[in-house]
Amino acid sequence: MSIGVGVIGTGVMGSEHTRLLRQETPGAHLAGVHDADGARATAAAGGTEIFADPQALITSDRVKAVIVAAPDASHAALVMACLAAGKPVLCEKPLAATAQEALKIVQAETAQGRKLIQVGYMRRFDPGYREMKRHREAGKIGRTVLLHNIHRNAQAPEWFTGAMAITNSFVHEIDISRWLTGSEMVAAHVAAGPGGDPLMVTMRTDKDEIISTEVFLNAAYGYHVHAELVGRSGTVALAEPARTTFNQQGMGGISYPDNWIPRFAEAYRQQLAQWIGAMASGAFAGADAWDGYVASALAEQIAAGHASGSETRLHLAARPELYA
Ligand code: ISE
Repeated sequence: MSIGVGVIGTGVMGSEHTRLLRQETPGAHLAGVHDADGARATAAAGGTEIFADPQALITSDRVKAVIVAAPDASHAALVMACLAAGKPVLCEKPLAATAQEALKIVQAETAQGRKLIQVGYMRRFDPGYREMKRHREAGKIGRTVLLHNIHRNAQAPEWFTGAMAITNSFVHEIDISRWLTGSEMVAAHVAAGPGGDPLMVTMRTDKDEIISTEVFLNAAYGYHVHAELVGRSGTVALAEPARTTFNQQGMGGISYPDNWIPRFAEAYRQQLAQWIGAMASGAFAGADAWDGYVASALAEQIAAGHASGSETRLHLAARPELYA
C-alpha cells in the first residue's frame, strides 16, 4: 500500500520533496501540500490537495506521514503537532530554531516512548560520505586525528539573517562530523574573515580530534562541499562532486552546481526512499530527534561564543534512554 505524505512548506527544499514523492519514491505518493504562498503551493501540489493550514494537513486521514520544509522558526511547533497526531515526520534541518525548543521535542518524543522524528541531515545518505565512514570504520586510515570540512555557497540565501551561517549552514557540519567520527564535540572557536564571511570554525572532540570547517556563504563560483578525514595511517576525502569533466575555451575541469539540490540529489532520494521503507518498522536510519537537538544546541552555543569572541566549552542535556 502506498503511503500518503503531506509536505508543509514548498520553497526550494519542499518543492524538491514533492517532486521526489511524485516521481521517484516507490511506496509513497504526495497526499497534499501546505504553503503560506498559494501560488507556490499550487505549483508544487501537482493536482493533489492544497491544505489551507498545516494542522489540517497533519490531521488529515489521507496523510500518513509529514515532511516539514517550512521556515526554520516554524519547525518546532509543526513537529510537536505531528507528535501529537502520532504521525512520522521528516523535518528539514534544523529541528528547531532554539536549543530549548529542540529539547522540548526530545522530551515529548521520549514521553511517547517511540521514535517518530527524523531530521533531514541528508548528507548521511550521500554515497561519498557513506564511503568515507565505511573506510574509517574498517580501519583503513588508522585512528582519526583530524577532519577538514569545506562548506561554500555561491551566495547566501536571501532569507539568511543573524547567525544563520552557523544555525542553518554549519549545523550540517556538526551533524556530519559527529556521524563520520562517532565522537562528540566538546569545545569550539570561531574566527571570522573580512566582513564576517567566511567563518573558520574549529571544534575539538571528546577523543581530542580536531575538526576544522570553513563556512563561506558568498564563495561566488558555485556550491561546493568537501571533507577530508585524516588518520594516523592514511586519509580519505570526498572525490570531486561532478560526474563529468569538460574542456572548453582553453580550459578543462568540473562544473559546480548553484546550490545543494543537484549536489545532494542522490542523498535526498535515498533519504526519502529509506524513510518510506522504514515506516512500517519505525527503525528510521537518519538523524533522530536527539541528533537534531545536539546540532541545534551546539550551533546556538557556538554562535554565542562567536559573538563574544571566546572559545566555547560545549554542553548537552542528558541523553534519554530512547536514543541510546
Ligand atoms: C541550506 O539551507 C542547506 O541546507 C544546504 O545544504 C546548506 O549547504 C546551505 O548552506 C544552507 O543554507
